[in-house]
Amino acid sequence: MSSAHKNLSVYNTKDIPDVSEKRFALIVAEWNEEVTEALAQGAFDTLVKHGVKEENILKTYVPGSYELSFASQVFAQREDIDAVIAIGCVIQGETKHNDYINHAVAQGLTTVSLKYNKPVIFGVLTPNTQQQALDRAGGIHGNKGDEAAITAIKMLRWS
Ligand code: DLZ
Repeated sequence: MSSAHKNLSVYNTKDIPDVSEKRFALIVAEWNEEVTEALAQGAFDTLVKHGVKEENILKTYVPGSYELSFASQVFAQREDIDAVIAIGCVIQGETKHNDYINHAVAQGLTTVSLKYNKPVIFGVLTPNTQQQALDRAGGIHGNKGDEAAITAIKMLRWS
């Protein structure tokens, strides 16, 4: 099912672990700031809604989505961080830059997650247009930041 047919803010609430003592890194790309700030706010609010203490959410910025992998590694290797949420938005342009960035970030985050045995969540939108991005950043299709946060929480059952 594509996100055009799913509301990203609607999720199954079974098997949600206690995260009241867990610490999260929330890494946000500055490119397409209007979108990534909305995603980050959604992720933050969803973490808090499920019992995460605000002081246990370490929010930080990188210039663009390509830098999310490196920053995720810096946080994933820290013993005081339980999960990493990487937030970005790569909008298709006239060239193939978006393909290269998207694939690099997806691969990079997967590598970091497996290397450090921690959830590292792909909270990156890869739309064709700005409107498609806004539709998924608190718009008609919900907020991918919400989805990223609940995914991080649920994956803590495994670590
Ligand atoms: C260069 C670039 C372009 C063209 N588009 C985006 C984008 O849509 N979203 C995004 O997060 N970052 C973009 N970037 C920046 C790259 O991610 C990266 O920051 C630079 O290539 C420097 O490594």
